[in-house]
Amino acid sequence: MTDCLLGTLKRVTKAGAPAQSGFNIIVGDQMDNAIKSVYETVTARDPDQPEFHQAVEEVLDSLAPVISEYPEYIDVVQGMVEPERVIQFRVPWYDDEGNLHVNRGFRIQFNSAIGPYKGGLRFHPSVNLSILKFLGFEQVFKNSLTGLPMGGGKGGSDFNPKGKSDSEVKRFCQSFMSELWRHIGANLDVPAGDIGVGGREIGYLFGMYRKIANEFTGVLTGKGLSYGGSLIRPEATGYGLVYFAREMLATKDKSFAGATVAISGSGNVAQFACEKVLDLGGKPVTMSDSSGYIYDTAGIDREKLAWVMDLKNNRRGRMKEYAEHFDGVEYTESKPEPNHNELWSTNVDVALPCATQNEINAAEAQMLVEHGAIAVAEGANMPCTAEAVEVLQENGILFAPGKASNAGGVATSGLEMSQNSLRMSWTREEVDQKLEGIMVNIHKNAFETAERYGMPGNYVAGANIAGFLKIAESTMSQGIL
Ligand code: NDP
Ligand code: 2IT
Repeated sequence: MTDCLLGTLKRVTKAGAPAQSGFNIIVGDQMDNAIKSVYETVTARDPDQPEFHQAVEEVLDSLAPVISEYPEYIDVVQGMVEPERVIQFRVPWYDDEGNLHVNRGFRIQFNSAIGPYKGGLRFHPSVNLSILKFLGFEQVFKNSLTGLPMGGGKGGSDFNPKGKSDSEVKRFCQSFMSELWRHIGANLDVPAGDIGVGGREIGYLFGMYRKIANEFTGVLTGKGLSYGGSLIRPEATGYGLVYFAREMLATKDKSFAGATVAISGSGNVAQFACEKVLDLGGKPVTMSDSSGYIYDTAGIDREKLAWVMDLKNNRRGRMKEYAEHFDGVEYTESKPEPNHNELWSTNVDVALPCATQNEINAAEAQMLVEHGAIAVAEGANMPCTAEAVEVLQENGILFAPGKASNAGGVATSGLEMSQNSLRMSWTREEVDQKLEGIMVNIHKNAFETAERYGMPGNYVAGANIAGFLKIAESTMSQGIL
């Protein structure tokens, strides 16, 4: 048990509910102990899963007032921290020189209380059960927040697509799907992309599924437009992030117009976050990859962004080349410490971390505070450590947790599923309008829920509680299974 979880319980017990919230907080020792015991069971069962512990702790930290209101929901919490099913399998494949490689494949089917399992596949050497369980757990709440009928799941492999030829990636994807196919289905579990899995990989995966299963269904999302994909799905996470951040800024009468913006990453989420920031009149000044970051004081304009998209999506190059290609750009290599660099020490109004988990620690959050940031919205999943979030919130910085602010990707995957079921496709404008509506709703829901539970402005608590309530109601109605 860490100080953070205990801290909130104490705060809730001490402060109680504000008079206007209309319910009584009855957190006592018994309730504290019940929540703590859930956390202790999780850490004792899987002591080697720190990222999963981090994600669980953050949610439990928010739930005390809900459990006080509905004590019976503690049973739901106890069940929710254990995935419904964990699948692990062998993925053998041959490289171009004829050497055999054996990777690990996974699918975590976390929770199907409100719909089929839904969530991305990540191909990255760091993938393990801890990372995928944290991502699957987050996905359950995120999908609930979208308002669409999707349960939560996540999967992937420790395969590293970097430096592999197209044929190697294809052989890997085919081998991966030759096992995964029996565990997924349009009404059962619908994977999509995540780090290292984009349009190319989804194409190879879908082709193999179609061949083995002998059916053409919407079993994956993020598909190409020619075979059942949705317009705006590639843009959706980045666009949705900026729609959410726009709503959050508006609560303080601020906007993206004229705002300087730090973005990390240069993949799918980062690219389209950058595009939408430009649409709203902001000035993005940084982007990164795992080797380092660029700082372009003149701003990353549309022409430069198109160059980055070509670099990353077609030529599969490194951000260092940006600094070599454009004048007046600083390039700084990453710190030896994984995931970290000095990117967060630039003078910006808004920070959008869009690379990976735990890329902003407490010291980096402090740098953002000192450099005048007014808002941080997570495009990646859990890019801020618990301590970083505390620093941001204590300093009055608007903070949006990924499960709310990056939900646009999966929401548009949900729209892709609907179009596949209807056997039709909506226009770009129709999908973008629905995406924007969903993001505005998620913001409103998280904002109002935080207020109702006596934590105004705390989007972490608001998102966790709002996401949880829907799952809890469904789980109770169906009998706890
Ligand atoms: P991509 O693979 O397209 O891009 C990932 C980017 O992050 C690359 O620039 C990559 O650099 C960088 N990166 C990855 N791992 C690390 C690391 N360990 N340290 C430093 N940089 C790293 O992935 P996405 O853009 O799709 O995903 C980015 C984040 O957004 C992830 O957290 C993902 O879970 C989350 N997300 C994605 C959604 C989607 O729809 N795609 C939806 C919601 C959230 P390099 O090339 O050097 O590895
Ligand atoms: O983290 C995420 O929400 C994703 N990678 C997208 C999942 C999806 O099913 O579209």
